[in-house]
Parts: sequence; structure tokens; C-alpha cells
Amino acid sequence: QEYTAVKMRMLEWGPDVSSDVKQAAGGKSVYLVAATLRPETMYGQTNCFVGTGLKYGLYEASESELFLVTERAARNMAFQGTFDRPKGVFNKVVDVTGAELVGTKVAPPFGIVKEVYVLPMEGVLATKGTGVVTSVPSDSPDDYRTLMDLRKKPEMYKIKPEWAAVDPIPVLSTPKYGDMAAEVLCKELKIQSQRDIKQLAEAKDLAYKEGFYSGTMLVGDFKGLPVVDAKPKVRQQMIEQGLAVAYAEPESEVISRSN
Ligand code: ZZB
Repeated sequence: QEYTAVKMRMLEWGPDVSSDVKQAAGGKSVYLVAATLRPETMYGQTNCFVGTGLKYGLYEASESELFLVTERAARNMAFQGTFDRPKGVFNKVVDVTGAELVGTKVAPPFGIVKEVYVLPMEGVLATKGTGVVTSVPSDSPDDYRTLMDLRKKPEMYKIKPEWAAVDPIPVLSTPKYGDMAAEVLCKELKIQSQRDIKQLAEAKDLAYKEGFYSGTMLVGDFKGLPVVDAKPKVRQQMIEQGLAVAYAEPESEVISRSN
């Protein structure tokens, strides 16, 4: 699977980020890097998700840039030549936990909303992507359901309500589900919580297929184009502008995951 790894620039650390992390970051630009298969939906980013039990690190991507990802992702990036370092070399400047990142403010590339917050998601896998997930609740049922869970019980999730205040943003339209596929599918499949894993997997599959084969862009430079055509164009723009990098999972892991 070829992912697009989008660079969400850290604008302001959340209230729980340790002084060690802040010091280690120094004056460098820090990016929370999220792996997505839907670059054409990036206009609709409303927040970023991390797993609160996951371990992340700040890794040197170049002289001036640090990438915040899991160690597994940093290793993959190092072997894919993403870092301005010899192949296979990745240098961690500091550890950071998912829990302490909650409430951090980031800039989502191509986002219509320019500043969004890091929020907790229960199902974030350490074994997929970068462990950082960008949230598009208009088109991702997992993101929609998680955002609604957080809004219902902010105290339980230890978030400030204002961190979850950005509403889903329409980015593409499909004949079956209109411009809010995730919301429609969560209702149709009666999905009650982010823990309804089976129904969410089904909703994701339906949303992927309908969006890819029958979707039309509503926003951005490729407004009016079919999603199939817009997808590689948006991806290329993001990469050319230095806002994203290509990212692939190692073949052996991809195989073992599908067993
Ligand atoms: C933005 C986005 C917008 C996504 C959308 C999906 C959708 P797949 O097909 O199962 O490989 N993701 C990335 N990394 C992780 C992780 N570590 N743990 C949990 N979820 C993760 O799923 C790839 C998608 O899963 C990625 O694409 C990312 O969410 C999430 F409108 O990025 B996506 C219908 C789906 N729509």
C-alpha cells in the first residue's frame, strides 16, 4: 500500500507535553506525520488522532525538521530515503507519549480549517502507518464516530470541548451518501461507538468504494473532478509543496497483516 504521509506542523504543544520534549525540539520545525490513503480528503481535516498508549519519538528528518512518528515508522522512512540522512539511519532526539500530545495544536496541510488539535482515539494501531492519524469525519466513519464520542464525554476522555469543536467539512459528494458519507453510514449501520469495530470496518469499506468510484470533488483546485482523477493530483501537489512524502509499509509486514 502506498500511503501519503502528510506533515501536520506543530503550532503549540498541549498542556501535558513535558519540558524535555519542548527542550529537545528546540527551534526546529516539528511535524506530526500522518499516513493516509485518501489525500483528496485533506481539505476536510478537523483534528488529528493519536493512541494514548502508544510511544512516539521526535526523529531528525533534516537539519531543520523533526518528524513525530512511531519508531517503526521512523525506521521505515529511514530505509525509504525520506530523511536527509544516509539510508537506514534514523536519529531520535526524544521520546514522547501519545497521552501527553493530546491538546497539541497543529496545522493540517491543505486543510480548509487552518489550526486543529490532537485528540485521543482508542483504535490507533502501532503496527500501521505512522501511529499518527489525521481526521476527516466527513468521509471516515472511524473519525466521525470517534469525534462524536469525544464530544459526548469530554471529561472521560480528558479533553477540552473546544479541541473537538470543528464540525465535519464536506469535501466530496457521492450519489449514495451525499457529502457526509461517514455520518450517513454510521446512522445506517447504527454505529454507537468507536468500539463497534466490525460495523466500522464495513462502513469504511463502503465509504472507500463509493467515494473512489463515484465521488466528485466539492472543494480545492480539482473541484468538479471525479475523485479517481483528483486523488493523484492532490497527492502530487502536496508532495511538490513539501507538505507530504510518499510512505510505504514494508512488504513482509503487509503480508503478515493480511493473514
Ligand atoms: C484520512 C482519511 C480520510 C482516511 C478518509 C480514511 C478515510 P486501511 O484502509 O485500513 O489501511 N489510519 C492510518 N494509520 C492508522 C493507524 N495506525 N491506526 C488506525 N488507523 C489508521 O486504512 C487507512 C486509513 O486508516 C488511513 O486513511 C487513516 O485514515 C487510517 F476519508 O486518512 B485515513 C473510508 C475511509 N476514509
